[in-house]
Amino acid sequence: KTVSVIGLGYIGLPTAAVFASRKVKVIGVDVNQKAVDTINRGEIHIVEPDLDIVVRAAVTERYLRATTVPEAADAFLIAVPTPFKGDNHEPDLSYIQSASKAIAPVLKKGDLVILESTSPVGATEQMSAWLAEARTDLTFPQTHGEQSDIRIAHCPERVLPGHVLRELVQNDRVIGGMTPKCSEQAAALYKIFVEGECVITNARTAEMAKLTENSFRDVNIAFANELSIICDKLDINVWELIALANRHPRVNILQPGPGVGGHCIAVDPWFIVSKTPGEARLIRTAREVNDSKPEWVINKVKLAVAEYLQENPDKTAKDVTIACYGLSFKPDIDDLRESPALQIAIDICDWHEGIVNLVEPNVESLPSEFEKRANLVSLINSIDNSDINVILVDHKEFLTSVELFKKNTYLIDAKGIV
Ligand code: SAJ
Repeated sequence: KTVSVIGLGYIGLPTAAVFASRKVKVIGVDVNQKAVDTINRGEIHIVEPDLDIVVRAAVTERYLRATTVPEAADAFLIAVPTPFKGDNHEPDLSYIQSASKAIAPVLKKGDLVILESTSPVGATEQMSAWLAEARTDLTFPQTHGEQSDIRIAHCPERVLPGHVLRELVQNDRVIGGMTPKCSEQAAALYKIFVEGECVITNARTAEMAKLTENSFRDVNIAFANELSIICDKLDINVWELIALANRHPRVNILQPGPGVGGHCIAVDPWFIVSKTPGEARLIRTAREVNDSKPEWVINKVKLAVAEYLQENPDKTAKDVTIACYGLSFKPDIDDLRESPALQIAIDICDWHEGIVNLVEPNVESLPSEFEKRANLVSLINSIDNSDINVILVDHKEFLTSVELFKKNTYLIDAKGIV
């Protein structure tokens, strides 16, 4: 049996590598020639602990090979991005459509096609229609029901970046077949490496389950973020408050922060809102609360600068040095994409006339957005030489430096580490 993984990104590549580590022949397909070449050299183009070791072994032992053109296989796993378009947050399924078109010519009777990408409800049915449309080997393509000659299922990924290799194997897996036979065949495939349970449902429920998991987290973080804004107004320490409330046996509040980042939690809830705008009121509001948090932090920084200038009348804004600690979207990773911390740092660079120091222990250079408008400096160099210190991410390096931060009069601590 051969498995083909379409899309070799944060989910597709680890999945391909794990199948290959179980001695399954894997053909990885990606439109990015550079990524394909990197993988074929036994190297990786993304950051994920231990992934390099597994990919190198898989390629050396010839179980994994990458290409830009799909080839025949027995199972196809589609793990392409599903972003949203524009300001109205409508899901963009064009990558799924292209992947369907690309594999249609190599599909044969009995093949299994699994959609792993996080998708709005109905996307698997849509994919099945696109496959039928694009297939040229059938006069009357039958893609629905048990009569279909191929099997289609939605099996959403649920792994946490930074722990992908462990969670791929250990997490339970939701298997949503278009029919019971589709589910059965998909479950048998995942059982090759999944040690968790493969729980069977239908495609629509599987789609909604994945969106529900991330919306649950988003709503709960929004609750914490709203509390932080309320507590600030009422002069209450929100971190102490949450710790106290969490002592109740049935209360478990998450942590506030500068906003919600990453490519999943800040995106997936919109897939529910766009399908049912009238009903998804809480889910929409949670998104809005979390999306507005960076602005709130920025206003705190502006207030601190004003206060500093009032207390130091001999200085002007040009003389004030602001330092931001952390740019990534969560602690101890180097991923800056969709990061509220990065958004805040860029905004500060836009309006601040003085020096901006950025401390991000997980990167070696600053992204192009900063173009010489800020300096990447070490924690030690920054803390003694900056007037306003803004903690945006709870990286381990910062947690062990709490005493240093304590000396600072003008401190904005969005993660409550001090
Ligand atoms: N965050 C807070 N407060 C918290 C927890 C998180 O502000 O108490 C923020 C983080 O700083 C970050 C954002 O939320 O900016 C998201 O981080 P995360 O660690 O909650 O989640 P992700 O985006 O890395 O991964 C999530 C996971 N989903 C759930 O935990 C329900 C993961 O299991 C999914 O596979 C992944 O989304 C995905 O791919 O959908």
